Amino acid sequence: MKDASPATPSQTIYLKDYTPPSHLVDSVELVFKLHPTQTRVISKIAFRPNPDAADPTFYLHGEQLKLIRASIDGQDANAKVTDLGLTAQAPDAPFLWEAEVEISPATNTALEGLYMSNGMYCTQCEAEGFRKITYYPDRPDVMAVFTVKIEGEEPVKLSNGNDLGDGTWHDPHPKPAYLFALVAGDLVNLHDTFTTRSGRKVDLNIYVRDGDLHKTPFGMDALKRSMTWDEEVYGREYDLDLFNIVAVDDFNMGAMENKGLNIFNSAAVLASPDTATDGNFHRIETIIAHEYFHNWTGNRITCRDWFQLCLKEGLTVFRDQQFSGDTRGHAVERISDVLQLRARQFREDNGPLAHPVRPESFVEINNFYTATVYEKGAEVIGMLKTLIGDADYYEGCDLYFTRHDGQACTIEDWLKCFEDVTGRDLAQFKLWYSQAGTPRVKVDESFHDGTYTLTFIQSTPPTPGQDTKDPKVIPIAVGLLNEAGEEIHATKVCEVTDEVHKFRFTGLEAKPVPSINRNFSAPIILERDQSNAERAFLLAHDTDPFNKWEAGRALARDVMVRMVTEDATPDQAYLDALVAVARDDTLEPGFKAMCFSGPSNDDIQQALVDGGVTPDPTRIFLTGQTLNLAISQTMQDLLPRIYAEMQVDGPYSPRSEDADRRFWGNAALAMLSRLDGGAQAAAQYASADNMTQQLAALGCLLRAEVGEAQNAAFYAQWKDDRLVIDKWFSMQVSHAKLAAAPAKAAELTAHPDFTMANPNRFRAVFGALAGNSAGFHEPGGSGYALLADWLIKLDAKNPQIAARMSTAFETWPRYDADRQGMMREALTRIQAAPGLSPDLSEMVNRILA
Ligand code: 0A1
Ligand code: ZN
Repeated sequence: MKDASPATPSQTIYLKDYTPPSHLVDSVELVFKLHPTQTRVISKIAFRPNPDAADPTFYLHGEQLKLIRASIDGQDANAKVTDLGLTAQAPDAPFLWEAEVEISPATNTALEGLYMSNGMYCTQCEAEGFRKITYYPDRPDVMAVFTVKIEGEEPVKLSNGNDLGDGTWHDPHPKPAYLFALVAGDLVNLHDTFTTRSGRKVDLNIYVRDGDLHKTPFGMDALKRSMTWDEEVYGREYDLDLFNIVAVDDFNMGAMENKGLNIFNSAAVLASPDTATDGNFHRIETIIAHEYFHNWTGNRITCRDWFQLCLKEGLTVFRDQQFSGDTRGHAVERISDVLQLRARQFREDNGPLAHPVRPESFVEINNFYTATVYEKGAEVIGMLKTLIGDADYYEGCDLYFTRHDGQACTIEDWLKCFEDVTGRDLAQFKLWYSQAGTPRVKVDESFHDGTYTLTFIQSTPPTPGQDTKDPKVIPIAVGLLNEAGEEIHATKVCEVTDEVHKFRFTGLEAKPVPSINRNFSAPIILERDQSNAERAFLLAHDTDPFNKWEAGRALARDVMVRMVTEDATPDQAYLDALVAVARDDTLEPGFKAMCFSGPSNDDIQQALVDGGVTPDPTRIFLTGQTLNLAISQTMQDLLPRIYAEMQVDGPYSPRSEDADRRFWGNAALAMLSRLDGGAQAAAQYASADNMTQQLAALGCLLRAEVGEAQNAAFYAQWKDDRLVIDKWFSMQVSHAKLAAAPAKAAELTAHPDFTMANPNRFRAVFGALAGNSAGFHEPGGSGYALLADWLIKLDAKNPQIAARMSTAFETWPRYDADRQGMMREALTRIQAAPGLSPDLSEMVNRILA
């Protein structure tokens, strides 16, 4: 990274230009004199020249800071200041930098650096927010020990590490500035303790605003379970005597893993049965685990530069998925993870924003906290584990933790540990980090004289800046069944390394039915001529739960595609297969519900695009309604019994046995509501004693367009609970049909509770609009125009969220000329908006390129 001299705004930064920092930091002392608009930050930083520096010029990052004074070893530093940082003449020996700057947290609407949320001071420094707090070498390969003193009226004042009393904190673990955190406010806390397996007693706290304490016990329990899991599975213990979590209402992302002081979006930590759904509880558990796991994968071992982001994120997502699988059941967890991967990452990887898991250039690093870096990054770890086996995987991880503890590392460092443990060359595997695009694997099969041959032919389509791709190592897990549905060949991992790669299975009596890419062992698109009869067979017999579900999904997708493209009627064989699933007592309720949640509008669009057909979101929506009605009618006789059997007695618990019953019961309710005009849903709404049941019922009523009274009652009941009102906003838009969705979103922007200052609220409206395919893409273009208007407005306040939400437009090349034209026009209008941020402008330029 060219980091030695001030960058100009919007400059592209390249991985190949990385150079080591000019100076290293031994210690940092910070004093914060808190004030809403005139906070003073006084810094004392012990620097020493880096012997490995390429350029010795002393340069510190700093943005939106008012410099009051700066000195080097007590002498005026004579700093040359630009909008992005400063340079000064520094001695060629260790020296003390002292500075004082003034910042204004109350007017910081970008929520990066030090800002205020509901009267409380808090920070967000990843990726490059620390430079908005004081002048500093704000790059992850500069690690230092921090001591922090917070001065202010606030009763609770927190920072990283250990509490020395009187607002003073010391973090003994050297860390990069992006892991710095400070919180100050009028907060209350839930306290608990955890004893690590080597006997360290750790104090645990979740700090919240007064009134939210009852929403903290679940998060605390999830934290303790995460701590135990990381000890048991990865042998990783916590390393301080204190672990604090703080809930913040205005927060750009889900949460942040600051050392010893995790800061959470309140939506990602606060939950009570009456205000949070089963889905919320699950998400909270995952995020708590994710942030906690970062303590080793991210904090103790961090990234050398931001191109290596997947080093911490892909690995930590993989770890949180493992944890969730152990907690919730591996089949349902894997299916949800793949659903998410396909919905977000495949969409990204097959459009103009496609980029490698380790990108090679960026303008604004915040734009690279993507599904590719996170979710595909996790898939890459999963493939590594599949290829080398569990024992070598954990041995390689142990080596990584011991060899690199306290360092800022690269993907090369990570892979080398596994090469050393296995003696295997991972050069070809590394292509997963550098080549963008979702690989296509075509499958041919033949059977002669008892030998069944599978031929895999791999290719990866061109992506921006990468026209051609080399063959990758793809672990494809395969099992074989006979025609009676018995497993005749246990799962074998076929390591596909060549463009065309054959695998033989010998000694078979008859041509088997293959189950390919079991457990979704590789993040690829399989291209195989498969009959619906075979899919129905696998749905009935496959022993691999993922592929069993996948077969049903492929069947559903095919049925929808035929209905959309050929005006076909709902396929009876598919409807019968669903009835068989519903009747099968050996299947778990959660799995059944997964089989009934049909492909999304976006899924069908992707399938059509793959088949060379231009998707029409309106038609897909209307077809989905027809199919859903047919499914409900076919299931009619079974529904009352399923619904009754899935009711959970006793007090609400988010545990997965109960949540899965509600999931399947509410799937039955949704079907019933298509037939009974919402009668059962109205009854459920009236009697619901938890948010899962209340919200599911409201959704059914809104879909049936009979829920006006309940909708108003819901708002009245929850108007003082921000997180529930976010759900209410979102429901209004996601259940509005076609052009009514943008109209509803526009109407909601005038609602007194709508505000751009809160990312959750903005997302509740506009995230729901982008997620309502038929609404966002209504043929008049009102969805596009509305989102463009609001992204321009939001950009002036919070560029990071505006940039993230612009991905709603990334699919523009898929559509017909009219839609393409309108989407491009919306994007061009954003591009031309005066004063556009580098964040949003980079995104729009890439989407349009
Ligand atoms: N590292 C956090 C996510 C995060 C990333 C960037 C942020 O601001 C730009 C904030 C949070 C995680 O993976 O949980
Ligand atoms: Zn993370």
